[in-house]
Amino acid sequence: MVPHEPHKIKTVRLLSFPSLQERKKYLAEAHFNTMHLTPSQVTFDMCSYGTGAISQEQLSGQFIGDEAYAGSRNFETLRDAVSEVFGHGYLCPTHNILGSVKLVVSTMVPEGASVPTNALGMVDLLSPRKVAAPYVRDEDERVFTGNVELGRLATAIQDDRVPLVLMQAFADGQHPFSLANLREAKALAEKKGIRLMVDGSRIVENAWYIQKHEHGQADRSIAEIVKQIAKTSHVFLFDGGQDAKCNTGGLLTTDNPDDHEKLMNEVVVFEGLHTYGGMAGRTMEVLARGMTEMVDEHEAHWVMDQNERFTQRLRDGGVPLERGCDGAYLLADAFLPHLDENQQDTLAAAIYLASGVRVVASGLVGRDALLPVQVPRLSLTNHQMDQVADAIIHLHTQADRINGLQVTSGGDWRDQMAYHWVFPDVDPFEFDTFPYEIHTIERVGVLSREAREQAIRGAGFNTFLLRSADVTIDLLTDSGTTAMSVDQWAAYEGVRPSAVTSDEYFDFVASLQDAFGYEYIIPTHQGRAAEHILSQTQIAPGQVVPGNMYFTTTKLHQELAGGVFADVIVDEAHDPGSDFPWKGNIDLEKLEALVEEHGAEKIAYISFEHSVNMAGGQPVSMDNMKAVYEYCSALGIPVFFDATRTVENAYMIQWKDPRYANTPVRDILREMMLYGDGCTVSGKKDFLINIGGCLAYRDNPDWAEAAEEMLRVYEGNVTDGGLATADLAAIARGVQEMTDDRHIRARVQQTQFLGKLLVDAGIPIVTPPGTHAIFLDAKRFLPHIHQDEYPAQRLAAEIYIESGVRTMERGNVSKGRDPRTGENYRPALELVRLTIPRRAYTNDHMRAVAEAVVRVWERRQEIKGLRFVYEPEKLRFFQGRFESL
Ligand code: P70
Repeated sequence: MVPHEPHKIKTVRLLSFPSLQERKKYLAEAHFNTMHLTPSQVTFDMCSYGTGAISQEQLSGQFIGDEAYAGSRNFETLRDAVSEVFGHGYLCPTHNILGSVKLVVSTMVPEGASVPTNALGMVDLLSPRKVAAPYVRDEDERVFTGNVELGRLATAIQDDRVPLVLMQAFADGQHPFSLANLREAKALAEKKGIRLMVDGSRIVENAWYIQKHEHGQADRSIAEIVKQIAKTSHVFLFDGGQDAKCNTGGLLTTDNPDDHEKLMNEVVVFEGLHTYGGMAGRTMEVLARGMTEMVDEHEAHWVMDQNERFTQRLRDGGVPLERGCDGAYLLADAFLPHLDENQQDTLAAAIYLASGVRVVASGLVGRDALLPVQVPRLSLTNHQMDQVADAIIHLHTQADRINGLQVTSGGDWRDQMAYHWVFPDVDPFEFDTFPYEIHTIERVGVLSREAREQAIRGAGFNTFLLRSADVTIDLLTDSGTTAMSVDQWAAYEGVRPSAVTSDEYFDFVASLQDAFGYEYIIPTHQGRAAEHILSQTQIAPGQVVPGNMYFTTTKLHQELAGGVFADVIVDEAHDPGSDFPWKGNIDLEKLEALVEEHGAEKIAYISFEHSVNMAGGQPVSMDNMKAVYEYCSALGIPVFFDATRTVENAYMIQWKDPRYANTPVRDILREMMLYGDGCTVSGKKDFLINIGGCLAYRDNPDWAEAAEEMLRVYEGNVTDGGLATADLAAIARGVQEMTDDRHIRARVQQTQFLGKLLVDAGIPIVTPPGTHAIFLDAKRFLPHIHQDEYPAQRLAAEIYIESGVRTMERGNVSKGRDPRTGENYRPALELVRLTIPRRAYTNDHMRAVAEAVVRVWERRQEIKGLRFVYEPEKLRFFQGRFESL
């Protein structure tokens, strides 16, 4: 099994979670036929045709095109991909597989002809075209169940009305053929002077099966086997909506110029011009890229492993099923043995009713009793699929409560069926997983261990100096690394850009006023820009700025304004082993002592960070915010939050403070913000965007005016802060998504998941795990390395070598040298930060990260320290280079 996805998530599509009441309503409106539900009414849509995730390259292909299509470059791209992947020299494009079948029949199959096949689905398609289709699948074969029975085939083709033999790869989703059988069928056909045609719409699945089970094929790549299958056929059919991850489109390929000519003369009649065949130019681009990607060894194995894993979980849960190439095919009659009819549609309706999962039985009514639960390619995580399986298993335990659908009207095809139902009383299943599906992916770097060793040496043992293309899982930062949603992208693409005021500015302001309850919202290009303005407008030289642990850029701007930072965080924050749940709190006694020492007028403001980054993403309690604010407002000292990870803090309050267990995160956030006078935000974190930030004040117009004065000089317009209009739009939408309870819970719980895996393995980390990152305690991990030999720096490098996972040192190297003594500061915390980007990685990635850290842990004794070979004077952690001792 592949340990994790060979890609990260690039963009996501948010899922719907209809309530039980809504599901009943939608089902009734659909006449209890799940084919008529729409995706917005469905949580997980277990249909694989055209529903998969695509790659970022496929997405970019959507914008490359000649809309004229005559001799279009899109067609050339597609033809090149066909020759690379299938090896055929001639291509005839079609709108999808039905278009391909239509063309074949009208050019090569005269009326009254007979086409032997191994697929019942093809029989269904050929019969209405008045073509007989003898079913010659070898029903006794146990491994390659899609093989044709050669004796029967030989007999069938004795008939002179047989123009070709049609073999479908993974016939009907269940029956793979072997290469040997395919070749024998071809030999028989050639002896008779007729063609072998292959429908390769599921060629990758069939190739994977051959690699796994056919003698002598284990060492060949998926790409080689795919080409072999296609080249063995005289005419090859392919549907774009399946393996190639396209949403429509089709092809016919051949090496025979005469056949090609026939097809090309006919395609213009039924499909479109010979250089697009009924596809948009963009479809050809997406299809071409998808074809070359589908034979990628890692991707093919990941897709098939997901199917296998899902099917196995259902089987282990006692659900009656057969294995399919794209999921589990439930045996509806065995699932609902007490019913005599309509078992498939009843089961589909019951699964939706109980969980919001949509499954459909399509095709002709009454052909079999199977209900395929298909896995959309690349779009769901294993954790999500485990829950889908559990929903079905849970329903199976109460199957006897499910009463049958009653037909109210029908027809030959399943989409024509309509029913009546008295809702059964089933216990529903609640999902607790990522509330989005993967929309696009970005392939990640996979280097060999030797190549990684070379890469980190080339980077001077500094993970900042690695190329991201050489990184497999990037946990350097959660800043600007979010996967945006398609809704954010829609907003981004839909703007009318403005050099001055825009509609999106008003959306931006309104969304943040709503989230924070603050009146004055000032856009900035990112967090440090807001810190600059706040510090310059609120600090008089010589004033003190108490805060709950420093953050690098925050403290720097306070000092540049002439302020003096004073740390007033609780002592527990400096103790990586303490389990105190509110390590971000301000110690009121420390604060009071400071105020007494300097006098309230000498305090510029309180710099109060939520989910304190440098302490390990540690939250502040609601009581602490309230107490600090009451104390300060009585003395006229303003309180300004660093609200960069404020939603994460709000979730921690919901999770850890029982009084807030039933309060929506949205409301908790609004209450938190009441205990402050304003905030700075690096939007690149909680706001779910890649660039942006803001400065906000609750109700003080003079502060806002002073800030806007500076904004014009340092950032941009008051109405954009130097951000593009499109980015304002993406932020406005991200701010709405960020307070969704399911989102923020999934986000923080993913960090907790990684933390638990490490704690359970005995790895020393900062506890309790925080919201956005896990911090390894390098002092306890590598106690034999002196702090001046930079244990955390070395540990980060070793984790990269072990696994391609990139992390960040937060210890002696980051803290720097004391300019007076020239000695390293040697801070109490010598840490490696594993920072989790939002919506970009799955729990399988997290598991792989934990396993890598454990492998380094097991060989920790051999690990040596580092020495500087190049040490910059300022912020040395960014550019510094080291060698091994
Ligand atoms: C990180 C990033 C940025 C940040 C932050 C808090 C609590 C303000 C900012 C600045 C990036 C980073 C920045 C400097 C050194 C290391 C890493 N944190 N407040 O990875 O915001 O970057 O938007 O200007 O965490 O933790 P911005």
